[in-house]
Amino acid sequence: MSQKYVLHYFNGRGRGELIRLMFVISKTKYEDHRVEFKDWPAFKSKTPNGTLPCLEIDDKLYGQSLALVRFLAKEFSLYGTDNVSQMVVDECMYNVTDLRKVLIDAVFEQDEAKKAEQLKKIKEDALPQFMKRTEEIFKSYGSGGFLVGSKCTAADLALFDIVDGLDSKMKDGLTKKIKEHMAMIGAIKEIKQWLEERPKTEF
Ligand SMILES: N[C@@H](CCC(=O)N[C@@H](CS)C(=O)NCC(=O)O)C(=O)O
Repeated sequence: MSQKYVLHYFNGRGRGELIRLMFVISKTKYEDHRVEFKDWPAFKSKTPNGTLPCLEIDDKLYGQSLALVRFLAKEFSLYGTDNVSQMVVDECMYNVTDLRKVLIDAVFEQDEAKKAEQLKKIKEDALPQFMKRTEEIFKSYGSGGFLVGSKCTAADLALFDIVDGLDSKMKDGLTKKIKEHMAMIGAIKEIKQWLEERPKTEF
């Protein structure tokens, strides 16, 4: 019997979109429950960790985005095929998580001078470091344009998702390889269709 999945996340991409992309590419049916901010205080107490995303599988709730991504990667064959490849897929996801953290910190910074300084640091330090390691991973572990192995994994979707959310100034500085990867993942039939039809949201 197939499992019933419900993804609970806010009406945005944030930490939820990678999970949506995994459902989309694997053509797995799921309910995309978008929690409105007004409903969040009541919903929060029902979640395992007081945070979103959380995934409901057959009426049971599970939390922590990376645990959910790893679980679905195994379920949908979007993980590496051996232990080392899986470690590298995990590394890519943690690298994306670290980059997401500094981007979120900058976005939520209220002090404009501090915000500008944080964005400058991301452009000059965090993003180049992220791209350098991503390029190394492409070279050492990927083939056919994919990051790890010769088919799409959660690492490719995580890279696609974080780069997709960058503003145009940050995107200008991306390496050729990463730009090509964006185009390749964005052209996958299911992903392309999802990008066209997904709700247009602020974050
Ligand atoms: N480590 C957690 C962090 C989750 C998290 O901070 N989620 C944010 C949204 S992206 C949230 O739920 N914020 C509302 C709150 O903390 O009340 C994960 O990766 O799932």
